Parts: sequence; structure tokens; C-alpha cells
Amino acid sequence: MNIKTGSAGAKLAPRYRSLLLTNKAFTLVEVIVILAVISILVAIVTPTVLKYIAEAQQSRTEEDVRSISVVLNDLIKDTGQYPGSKLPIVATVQTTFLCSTGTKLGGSWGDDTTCADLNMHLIENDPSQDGTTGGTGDYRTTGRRKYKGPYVQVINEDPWGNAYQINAASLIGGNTSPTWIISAGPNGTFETVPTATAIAGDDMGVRLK
Ligand SMILES: [Ca+2]
Ligand SMILES: [Ca+2]
Repeated sequence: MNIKTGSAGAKLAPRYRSLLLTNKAFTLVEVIVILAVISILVAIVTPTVLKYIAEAQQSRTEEDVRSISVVLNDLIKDTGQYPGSKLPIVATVQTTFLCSTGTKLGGSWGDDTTCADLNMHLIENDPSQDGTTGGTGDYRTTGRRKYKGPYVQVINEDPWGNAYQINAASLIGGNTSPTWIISAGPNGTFETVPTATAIAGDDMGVRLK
């Protein structure tokens, strides 16, 4: 019995050795090589990924300002009224810009006090911002030239968290100054002034007129 058991144990021994070899820990050199390979891959892939993200953000911004431009034109055609003539006084301050959600950067553009809510023109008919649709200061709700919105389902902030802005005080009948629908772009600062006839810096926008 003792001899048989000993013989079986001797036969199993190489299998255990093999298992031990298979599960052995990585050596320090192997770990260093693996980390080096991973860092090289990250270094190769990261700039490409960042470039794709930047391009996607730029495309979305161009698409957003174009869409806002199209629906604003629809609103003007339908109602025969210009959004600039419907900018409300909010907390005793006359608003002069129309802004989407997002941070209102100010400077030569609108801030929290000078921005009126763009959604009140394109999604709801309440440019007077008094919570009542179709009242004084809002678009007509009857007749041939009535408000036919909502003109868009949602207007997002730009990809960098800032508001799309329109220098809407110039968007009134007979005014020939430029009207922009604009984003401050990736750097979050407006380089274009509202009276400019061309986009400056990394801002992105379209001229409504
Ligand atoms: Ca109203
Ligand atoms: Ca900029």
C-alpha cells in the first residue's frame, strides 16, 4: 500500500510543477515592458481621440447656429415680427441679447442681466417673459400671421457649457447692423464684437443679416 501511494504521488508531482510555472508572478522587467507598451499605445491613441472630440464639438456648434438661424427666419416669416422688437425689460434692465441656456459670458456680449431667453421665442410664445403666452409683448396667436411654434424641440448650450447668443437689439425692421448667432468657441471668450462683420478668434457663428 505504501509503495503504491508513493508511486502515485511521484506521478502527480510534475503536474503540480507545471501549474506552479503557469501561475508564476510577473517579474519586474515584464511589468516594466508591459507598462512601456501601454504608455506608447496611450501616447499614440490619445491625440487622435482628442482630435475627433474637438472636430465633433466644432461640427455640432456649426450645426446648432445654423439650425437656430433657420428657425428664427421661420418665426419672422410666420409672424412678420422681429425678435428684437420683443426684448423685455427684466428687473428694470432692458435686455438686448437673446441667449440659450448655458453661461452668459458678458464682455461685449450678453450677461445674466442683458440676456433675454431665446426659448421664449422659439419654443414658447412668451418673449415678454411674464409666464403668459400670447399676451402683450408676445407674438400674435390669431390671424394669418400668428405664431406657429414651437419652432424647435430643444436648444442646448454650446459644447463648452456657454450660451449661444444673438445680438437681437439689431434684429428689428430697417436695422442694417449685423446680427449674429454665435458661440464663444472652445476658449470660452468672445473675440468677435457684436458690430463685427466677420468672425474673430475661435468663435463660431452665422450672420442672420
Ligand atoms: Ca407673455
Ligand atoms: Ca472664442
